[in-house]
Amino acid sequence: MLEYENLDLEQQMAVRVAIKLGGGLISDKSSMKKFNPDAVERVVDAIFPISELEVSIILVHGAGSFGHLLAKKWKIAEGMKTEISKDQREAVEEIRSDMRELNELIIDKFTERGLACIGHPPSEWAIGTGARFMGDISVFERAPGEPIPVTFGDVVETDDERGFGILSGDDLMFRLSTELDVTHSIFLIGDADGVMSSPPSEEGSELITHLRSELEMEGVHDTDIDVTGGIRLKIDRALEISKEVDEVWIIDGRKPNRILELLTSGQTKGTKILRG
Ligand code: IP8
Repeated sequence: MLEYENLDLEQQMAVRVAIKLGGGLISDKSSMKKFNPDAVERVVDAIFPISELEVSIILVHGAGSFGHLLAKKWKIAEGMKTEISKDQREAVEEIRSDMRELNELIIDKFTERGLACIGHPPSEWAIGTGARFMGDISVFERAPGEPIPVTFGDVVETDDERGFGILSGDDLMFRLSTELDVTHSIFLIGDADGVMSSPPSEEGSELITHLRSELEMEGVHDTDIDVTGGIRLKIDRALEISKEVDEVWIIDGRKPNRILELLTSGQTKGTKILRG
């Protein structure tokens, strides 16, 4: 049994954790706008005791079937296409509205448990896609006990000929983790204990407990290709984050108590991403 007191005070003061709830965890990715309330409730239950520690929390979530299905249909990641620009623009607005709906569903789960959160839709404050998108992230720098800031993968405007594009939650994790003195950057996925040697359903698929470089990504499980790149984008960004942050992990969001285990003991089951 873990004791939160295991974190000594000095350690507690300094802890800032960025957690991404993967789209495949919080929704059924194959079924349009199918929210997974049970998975989110389990995450909320696991985050509640963490929020009572002197820990600053930043939350990011993916899009799942609230974003990827329409984005794929309308080729949103490729930017504006003149032949279908009007319909695409409508799709952009629809995806943004669906993403806000998902964000509200998630925030409601936290509120029900007494945890205040504030949503920050990227379409309101971010420009450009990829790890070096532009936008002021200082609102995410909150003290322990303040409302938890929440953001998510979204369709954002770009300052180039594309007009718009998709900013992934993994890119948000990169900037938030590397620019805000984050101590732990944690990606919760919905289908495995961490990065697996082959698709989790395959016999002989094994958990990769430590991942150090892209070379080791050869053959990793890749069942989750979506418009922003699935597990590979996550690993790619996690590797970049590990250059600045010591504790970067990809873990099973279906067993979110592992977050607390990691914070209190320094270890848990999952894939630790190491500086290459
Ligand atoms: O699921 C994608 O964000 P991600 C955002 O974090 C959209 O990669 C709108 C598809």
